[in-house]
Amino acid sequence: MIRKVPQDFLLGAALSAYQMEGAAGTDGREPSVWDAWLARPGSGYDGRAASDFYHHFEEDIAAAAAHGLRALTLSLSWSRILRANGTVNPDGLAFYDRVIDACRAHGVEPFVALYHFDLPDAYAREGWLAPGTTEAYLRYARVVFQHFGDRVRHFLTMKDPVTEITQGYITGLFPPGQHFALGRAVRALYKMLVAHAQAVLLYKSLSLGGSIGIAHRAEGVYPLRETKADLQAARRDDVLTNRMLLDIVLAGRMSLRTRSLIGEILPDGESFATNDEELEVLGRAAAALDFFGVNYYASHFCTKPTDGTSRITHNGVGERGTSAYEIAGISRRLSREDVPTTDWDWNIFPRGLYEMLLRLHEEYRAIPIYVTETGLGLHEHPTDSVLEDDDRIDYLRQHLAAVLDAMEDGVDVRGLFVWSLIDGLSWTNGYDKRYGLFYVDYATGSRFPKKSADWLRDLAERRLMLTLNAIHTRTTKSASDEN
Ligand code: BGP
Repeated sequence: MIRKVPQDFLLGAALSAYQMEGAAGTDGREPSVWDAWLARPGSGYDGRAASDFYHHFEEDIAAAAAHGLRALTLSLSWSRILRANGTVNPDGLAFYDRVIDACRAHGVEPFVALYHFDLPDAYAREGWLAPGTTEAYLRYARVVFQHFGDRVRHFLTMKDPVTEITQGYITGLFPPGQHFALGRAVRALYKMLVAHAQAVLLYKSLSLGGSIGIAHRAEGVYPLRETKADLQAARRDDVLTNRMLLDIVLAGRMSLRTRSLIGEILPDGESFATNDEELEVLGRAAAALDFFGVNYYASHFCTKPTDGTSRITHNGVGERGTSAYEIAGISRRLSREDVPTTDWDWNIFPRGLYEMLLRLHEEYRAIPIYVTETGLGLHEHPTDSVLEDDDRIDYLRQHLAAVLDAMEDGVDVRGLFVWSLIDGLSWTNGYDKRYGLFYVDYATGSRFPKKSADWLRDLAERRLMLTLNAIHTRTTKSASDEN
């Protein structure tokens, strides 16, 4: 079947500061929590040089434009812009001025995220729970809005807070490296979402005329089998994976059901407090939000945990079948035999994206949606500057088809950004898991387009793509169907 991508549907790609910029000690940038985290003995890689976007941004943005991409999502580095002593680093602002000017010169719309996992180093021990994070974030947000607000029409307050929180407080794979601290995870996520809401209201109070959103990694959460126990596991997994954030960000309040599910996953004796002032801010910010970003890579199939022990085995090297994920009292995630997986054990399940888009549409207020990240990580070894990444093309085609299906069914999706424009650092996997449309040779800094970049250029020009199958046959119940 031939599908048509609407002419006004934005095709773009995504980048993040820490994963691509490098230049970690240049022009007054101060350390972020990731610098110390990846400097621990045995980590095996770090972000000091990354893809050196800092010195290659002109070339990378020009290449994106030449391949038909009309938009880029990029994050700014807080520690390049605001120093620990509270003063502004003009060289940090000047770098992003050059990046944004290059986007504009090439007709590429910048979607600027204030924040993507890289807290300043002062918060290394406690992460977002450290005192003063929200105040510092809002100071930083004000600097960014006031400086770039005349040229940037789309801001994101933050990207992917749920991943940051689950990896930081549950799996221990991100700083601050805590394990199975469910109560802290819930409180830290809530704190981040209140900060997000305050940033939305701050932006609106400045009347800059652009729009503001947030990106959430919206992974589908399904029961592995249609049993009561698996449905319960999926519901409990979903409340932290999606439901708490969606309620707060899109509805401005947590439903009673959401609160009761949070109660089910909190450890005995731990509670979760909110106050009226915060709730008022959340409500106003949800009503003022201009768009919602969906990052989608995979979904999860949940079953009942085996016993009272939590276990995480991280497959950080791409050896298929080596991962385990089980949180006592919540869920055990398993793969499904009929669903293919990547070398890193991420299932490839475009229907999860379709169903997530429908869930947002059916359960929350209508708001424009962008798929702010989707893509496939691969081991890649080019020969003579040629890389035939057909698996990535297939992945992108299937996920774009899922988006088009959702649009046909009434969901207002405005665009899709491929993760990522260029290869970069994968937070917990290093440099061997590549996502780029453009290959980066880390030894020389040179880049070249992969076959997927050429495929995307043809798609952008002709707006036609071949889809293999209709995605949206519903055969599986998701956690949200149950409520
Ligand atoms: C998202 C992050 C991205 C990117 C992506 C791929 O959650 O927002 O920054 O890293 O995941 O993940 P990974 O690099 O772990 O494969």
